[in-house]
Amino acid sequence: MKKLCLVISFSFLINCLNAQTEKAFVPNYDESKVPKFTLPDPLQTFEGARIRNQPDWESTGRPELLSFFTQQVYGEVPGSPESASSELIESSDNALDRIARRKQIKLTFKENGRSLDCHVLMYLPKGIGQAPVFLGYNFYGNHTVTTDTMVYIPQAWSRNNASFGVEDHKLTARSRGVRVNRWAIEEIIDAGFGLVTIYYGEIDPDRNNFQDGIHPLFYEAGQQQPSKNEWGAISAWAWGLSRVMDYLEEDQDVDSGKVIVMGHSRLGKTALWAGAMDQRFAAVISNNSGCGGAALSKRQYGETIARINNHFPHWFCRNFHTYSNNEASLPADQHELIALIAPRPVYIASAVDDQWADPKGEFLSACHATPVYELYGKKGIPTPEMPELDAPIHNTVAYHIRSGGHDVKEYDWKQYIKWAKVELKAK
Ligand code: GTR
Repeated sequence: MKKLCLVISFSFLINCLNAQTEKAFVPNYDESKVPKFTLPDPLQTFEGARIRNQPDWESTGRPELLSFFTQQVYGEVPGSPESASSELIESSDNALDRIARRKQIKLTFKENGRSLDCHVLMYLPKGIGQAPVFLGYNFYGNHTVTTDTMVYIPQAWSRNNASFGVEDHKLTARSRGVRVNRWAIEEIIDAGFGLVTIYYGEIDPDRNNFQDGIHPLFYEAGQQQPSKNEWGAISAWAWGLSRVMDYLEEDQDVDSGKVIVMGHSRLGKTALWAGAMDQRFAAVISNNSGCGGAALSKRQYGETIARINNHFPHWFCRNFHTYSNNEASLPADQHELIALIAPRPVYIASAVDDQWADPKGEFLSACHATPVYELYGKKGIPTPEMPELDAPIHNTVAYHIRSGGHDVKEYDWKQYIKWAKVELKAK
């Protein structure tokens, strides 16, 4: 009893402290108050050795940075599970007013006697053989991306959202189609691509609780949460994307050499990390990914490491919390996460009213990843001057800043499709 009281009062104290820090947090939106910092050079190792060419990068620079982001930022992920199986549970050759094929696949992962199911929704163009695809997580279930009533509703835990009819953490038919605006499915199909999507909460529910989702499958006896250097939620979601990729490699309807991983916001952070870890992804798109995604942490503009760790303590690995209010000690920054994707095409997109995500920091990241792309003779972002609004730069490293706020718009998809067509053809 005494012990219980102590535990309760200790967690009460921690909550009060967190609430305090949260209250005290005032984001900086003033460029003149961005602290002075030196951006780490991706072509120099932590010890100061020069990276001169592709072999230096691949043998020294890349492994060092990959290890930093693994151990200090997102956390280590396990490999494939002991068993992974797939089952086609539903399909149609005439979906979406007959313009596409639809497939719904159940993936089951087993490890240590425990198992987890998740459900992949695919729309594929007709009659073009193996299709290149966009692969992206959705926030509220596969049934939210379309009004197609054949799409299954996930059973997994969801964040509540009254306007989407999500109460008691359950997804229901009331949220069918509520996110149609974020997925340009017809345009994707028209352009000869497929769309593959999955609800992120099926891999790991987005809450600070490591007792559900994929984590417990991999616990050692008695383990309650990942170790300090092990996977937070973003790493878990990235792991899930790699498992979908395992499936896509077996699916005869998909060109698995042309899978573009795409994500918005926290799922944009996830797409970047998935693309950095798993080189099977042919290209990566980060839509408004912000802090811990494309934005440079050292700028401390908008959302900061302390704020994100405080508010979402489960997203990154626990080692990352040592950088809260301590950005100066970071030996690497997020432009080097983008560099890990080289030489594969990467698209960073911002929105001008999404200052929380620091559009300039996202742009500078794309720009300062460029020297690594140049080692491969690829064109990145040529100047550190931000482009005008709605004036995209479509190189192997691509960037745009569009009008409007934090969202995925038709405009964004138009750019991604146009760019992907060119970049994947060049492959
Ligand atoms: C915000 C968070 C951002 C971004 C966003 C989202 O609350 O501060 O980093 O990830 O959520 O994912 O919608």
